[in-house]
Amino acid sequence: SVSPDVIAKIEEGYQAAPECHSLLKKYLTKEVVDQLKDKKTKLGATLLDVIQSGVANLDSGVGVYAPDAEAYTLFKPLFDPLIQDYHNGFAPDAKQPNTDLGEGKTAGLPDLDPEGKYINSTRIRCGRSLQGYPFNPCLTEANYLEMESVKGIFDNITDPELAGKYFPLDGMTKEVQDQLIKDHFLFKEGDRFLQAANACRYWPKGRGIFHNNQKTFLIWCNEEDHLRIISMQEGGNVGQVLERLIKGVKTIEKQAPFSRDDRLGWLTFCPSNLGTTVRASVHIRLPKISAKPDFKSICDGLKLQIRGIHGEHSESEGGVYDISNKARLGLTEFEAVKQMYDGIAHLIALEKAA
Ligand code: ADP
Ligand code: CIR
Repeated sequence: SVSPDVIAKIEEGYQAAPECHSLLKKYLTKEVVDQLKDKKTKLGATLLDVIQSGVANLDSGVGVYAPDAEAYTLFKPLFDPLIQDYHNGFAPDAKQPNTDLGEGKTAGLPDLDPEGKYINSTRIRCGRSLQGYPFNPCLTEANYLEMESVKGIFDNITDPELAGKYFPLDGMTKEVQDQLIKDHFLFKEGDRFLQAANACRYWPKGRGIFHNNQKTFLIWCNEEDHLRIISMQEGGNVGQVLERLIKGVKTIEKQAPFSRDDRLGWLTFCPSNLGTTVRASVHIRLPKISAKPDFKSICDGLKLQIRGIHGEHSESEGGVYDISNKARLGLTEFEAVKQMYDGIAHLIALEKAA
C-alpha cells in the first residue's frame, strides 16, 4: 500500500497548486485525489510520481507524466479528462486510428515557402517506447544502459540519406554538446520539468544522439522518451522532411518492437505526446501578424501551438517562432502533419495580406 508519507505529499501537492494554470491543476480535484491517492502500479508508482513535476513547476502547461504504461489506466480519472482537453476532445471511449505516416502522400505537401521569405526550417519528430521497459522514473541504471544498446540498430541504417553515427552524451565534450543544442539538434540539459518528474537520474548515462552527416536525420536516445526520431532541414519543404522521417521510422521499427496501446496509440512518457507522437513544426518569421494581440488566438483556432526559438518553455528571438500542430492523439500521423501544414499556409496568407 501507499505510505502515509507519500499520501501526505500528494495532499500537500493538491493544496499547493491554487495560482497555477496547468491541466494538472484543472483536473486534480479533491475527488480525484481521494480516489487515487492509495493506488500503486505493479512497478510501485503512485499518484505522486504522476503529479510531482506539475507540483514543483507551477508554470507547467500540462503538469503530469506517466511513470509507466499502467499509470494511464490506473490513474484514468486524472488522465482521461486531461487527455481530452489537450488533444482536441479525444473522449474516454475514443480510439487512436491505425498508423498512417503518409506514405505515398508527401507530394501533397509542396514547399510552404518556395521564395524563402518566412520559414527558416522545418522539423517533424515522433517518439517511440521500447517494449518491456517503463518510462523514466521507473528505469534503473542498468535499464538505461541496456536500452542504449539500441544504438546497434543504428549501424544497420544503410540508406545513404540516413546513415550516420551514434554519439553518447557520456564523454561528449561540453563544447560539442552546447553547439548541438544551440543549433537545435540536441535536447537541452537540466530541464526542470523532467528533473522534477524523476526523469534525469543517472544522467548522462544511457543518453545520446544519432545523426547523419547533414544532421537532417537524428535520433535522441533516453531523454524524455526512449527514442525520439527526427527529420529536419532548412526551408519549408514539409513533404521532403516527412518523406525522410517515414523512411527512418520504417527502417527502425523493423528491428525494434515498440509499445502501442489499442486506445492511446504509441505510448509516451508525457500524455501530450500520445497517439501519433508527431510534432511537426516550422521556425517562422511573421513580423506583421505576430505583433498583433490576437496572434495566439488565431493559432489556437488553427489548432497550432506556439513555442520559442529553443523549444518548449523558451522565448522567441528575432521574431522567430516555433509553430507546430498541438494535438497528437485522435488523428493519423499524416493528419497531424497536415494540420500544421494547412495552418501555416493560412498564417502565411494572413501575413501577406497584412
Ligand atoms: P520536441 O520538439 O522534441 O518536443 P523541443 O520543443 O524542446 O522538443 O524542441 C527541441 C529542439 O528542436 C529545440 O532546439 C527546438 O528549437 C528545435 N526545433 C523545433 N522545431 C524546429 C524547426 N522547425 N526547425 C529547427 N529547429 C527546431
Ligand atoms: C509542462 O507541463 O509544461 C511540461 N511538463 C511539458 C509538457 C509537454 N508540453 C506540451 O505542450 N506538449
